[in-house]
Amino acid sequence: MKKLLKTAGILFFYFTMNGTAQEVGVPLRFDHYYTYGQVVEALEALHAAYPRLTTLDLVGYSEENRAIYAITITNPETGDHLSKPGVYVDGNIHGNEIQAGEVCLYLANMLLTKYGENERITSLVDEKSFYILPSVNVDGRYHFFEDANTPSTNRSLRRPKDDDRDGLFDEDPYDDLDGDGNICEMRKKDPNGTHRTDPFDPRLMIRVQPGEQGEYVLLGREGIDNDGDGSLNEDAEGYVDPNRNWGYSWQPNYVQRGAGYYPFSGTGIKAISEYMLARPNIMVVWAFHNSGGMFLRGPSTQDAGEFSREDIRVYDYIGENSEKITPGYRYLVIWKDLYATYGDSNEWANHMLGSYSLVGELFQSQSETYALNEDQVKPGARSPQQGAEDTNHQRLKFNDHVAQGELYKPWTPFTHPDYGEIELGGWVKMSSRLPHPFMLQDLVHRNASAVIFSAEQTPEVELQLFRKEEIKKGLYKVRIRLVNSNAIPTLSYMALKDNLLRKDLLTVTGNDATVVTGGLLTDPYLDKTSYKEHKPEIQFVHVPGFGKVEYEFLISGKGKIRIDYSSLKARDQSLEITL
Ligand SMILES: [Ca+2]
Ligand SMILES: [Ca+2]
Ligand SMILES: [Ca+2]
Ligand SMILES: [Ca+2]
Ligand SMILES: [Zn+2]
Repeated sequence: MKKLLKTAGILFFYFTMNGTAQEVGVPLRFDHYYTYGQVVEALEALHAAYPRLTTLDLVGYSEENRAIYAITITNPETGDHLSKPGVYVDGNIHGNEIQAGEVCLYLANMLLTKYGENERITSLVDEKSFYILPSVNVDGRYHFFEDANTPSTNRSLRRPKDDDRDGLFDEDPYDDLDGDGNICEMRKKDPNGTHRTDPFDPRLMIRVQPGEQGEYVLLGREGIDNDGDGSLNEDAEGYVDPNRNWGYSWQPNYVQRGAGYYPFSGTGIKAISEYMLARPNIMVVWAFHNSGGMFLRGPSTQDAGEFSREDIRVYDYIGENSEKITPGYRYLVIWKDLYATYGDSNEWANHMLGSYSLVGELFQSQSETYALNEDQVKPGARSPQQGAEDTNHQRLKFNDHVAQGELYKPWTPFTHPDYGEIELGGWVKMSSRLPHPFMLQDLVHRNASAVIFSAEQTPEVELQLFRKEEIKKGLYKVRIRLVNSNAIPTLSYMALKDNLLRKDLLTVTGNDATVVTGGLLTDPYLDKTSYKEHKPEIQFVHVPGFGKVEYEFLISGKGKIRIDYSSLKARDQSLEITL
């Protein structure tokens, strides 16, 4: 390259133009995908543009020693980040699921560029802490862009594994036979083959019916037998699945494929878990993946049992609203509606951090439509091809006429060292699980809006004095109400049940006063209180979502009294009263 630049001025100009077009600046653009290097540049650019509202956190390093960064967004003038409800958002734990990173970058960009302009965004940045980690699997992201791939390869941690137990590690990956940067499909003409071409679109292959003449045999994904063992592509990179390597409900590889040899054997994954544990204020966790258009909640396995009714109510509120924010997406339960996963990040976060966690499966390939709306179809106007106008045909036409052929590689002859004359073709790397960049803006905005919705539901507690009465000389009855007007309680019911974290504290102090007794007011009308026998000046508190709790204190003395509310997940509050 260097040599070219010296000798060919015109080339230099071209690359400069190209480089300028790709340059990362704030506000960030979402008409293209960010390589690993550009993700880092984007975070650095956001931090440089908004140094007061952000910190750039080096979370750790990957297997191949790439830096994993997160950005913290909050207004430090309204309190330290740890003092506010935390919303943690990550993406791209599977290396190929790159648009998850763009959702994270978009969220960060939106929070920062709209701060001071949009009232709701401004109050979120003032009152909450956002921890945004766009690319968990940084090696995977790097290699997804850099190497030839299918839309579904390069998910693993870069930790070599001997998949076929021949003593060699990752010795037979896919091979980009025609050097176009994609791992496509291979097919070979064979009258005894299992498939024939689709009459409506010969690019598509359909399985022959019994008694029908075949036309082609499908030979799998592009590759050769690199190690000459008689199999093709039997040991590609990895596979350690970074989302099966977390230290909660972990199971070995023979139970859970991709688990790795032990929990947190992934260096980056371990660093991220430590980063999260150091932020006990995190109350909402989002992990973005592709694809399918789903918002998933736990439990991840059936044997874990169902969540409590109260926690489900919180998830339902966020999940059902998220469905409406992103039309077509469905809110589902992982083990029941998808499949069981052991050692995933969201259940780890729920059980170790006491968070409410959601997995966002981004993108629906069926949104790549080439069709009339129902109300545009004139009676009798459906073509005889109607039956063939299913998703696959539509997606090919979408490729042809909306994406100008960028998503699908036409079948092309190729001479294969093992198979002889074959054809290569099919969906390319940047297809199928990723929206074409022209649709990216809509995807990142809607999903970032779902995160915003959940952030607005993190607990905010208001302390109210609702009764103060001198019941005897120098003896006061004081009633305090704690109101949470958001959906999320101050601790999850799972965390309460497991005794995972300390409860919120409500403390009463005064120089010239003593708390004689105090406790939870169970019935304000019938004057019923459940008094705490020891240290009544400190109450252990839990404030439900969309709810309130009330406490009564009998205080003897005089002067100023301070009521303090302290919570791991909600902002602290205090109140002063005078007896
Ligand atoms: Ca092997
Ligand atoms: Ca290729
Ligand atoms: Ca082989
Ligand atoms: Ca191979
Ligand atoms: Zn995934």
